[in-house]
Amino acid sequence: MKDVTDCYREFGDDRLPPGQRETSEFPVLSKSGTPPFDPETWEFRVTGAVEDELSFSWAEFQELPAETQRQDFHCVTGWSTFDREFTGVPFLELAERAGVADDAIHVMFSALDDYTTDLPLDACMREEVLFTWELDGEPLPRDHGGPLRVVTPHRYAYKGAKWVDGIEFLTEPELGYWERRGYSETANPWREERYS
Ligand SMILES: Nc1nc2c(c(=O)[nH]1)N[C@H]1C(S)=C(S)[C@@H](COP(=O)(O)O)O[C@H]1N2
Ligand SMILES: [Mo]
Repeated sequence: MKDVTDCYREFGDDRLPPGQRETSEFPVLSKSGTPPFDPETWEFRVTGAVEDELSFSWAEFQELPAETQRQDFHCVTGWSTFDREFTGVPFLELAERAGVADDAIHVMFSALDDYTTDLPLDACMREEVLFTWELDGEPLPRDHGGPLRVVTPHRYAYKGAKWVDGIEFLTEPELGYWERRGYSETANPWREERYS
C-alpha cells in the first residue's frame, strides 16, 4: 500500500486545506444521478494528442497493473475525508502506453453521465491520479462512480470524474462541466482555488 496522504506538503503546511472541515462520512455528490453501466458494451478510450489511441473493454481495463493507495479527498463545497484506500491504475500508466505527444498540454476526462472535467497535463502526470474501481477494499459503489472513477487528492474532487470512460489529450485548454460554470481550472485546495 502506497501512502500518498502527505502530497499536501508540496502545497501547504496543513493536511486539512483552508476552509475545509473533516468528516468521517463519504457523502455522494453528483450533478444528475448515477448513470447505467453495462459491462458488455462499456468502452474506455484514450484519444487526442497521443502516439497510439487506446481502447479497453471493462475486462481489459481491470487487467491493467493496479496499485492501492491511501489518499485524502477534498470536495470544493467544504468537506474533506481522510485515509481512503483506492485501488486502480495510475494515470501515468495509461499515458505511457498511449505515448503523450510533445504538444499535449491539457487533458479532458469524460464520463457516462456526460460530465466532463479538465486539468493541465502536469497536474495529471502524478502518481496519485488513479483510475480506481475499489474503495476501502470493496468494489467502488455505483454512487461513488463505480465501475470506474478518477481520484485527485491534490485537487478538489470535482477534478475526479466518476463513471469515467475516456481521456482526451489536448493541445489547447478546454473547459469541463463545472469549469464552464465558474469553477477553477487548477483547483488547488491549499490555495483555495475554488472559482475562476
Ligand atoms: N461523472 C461525474 N463525476 C463527478 C461528479 C459528477 O456529477 N459526475 N461530481 C464531482 C464532484 S463535484 C465531486 S465533489 C465528486 C464527488 O464524489 P463522491 O460522490 O464520490 O463523493 O465527484 C466529482 N465527479
Ligand atoms: Mo464537489
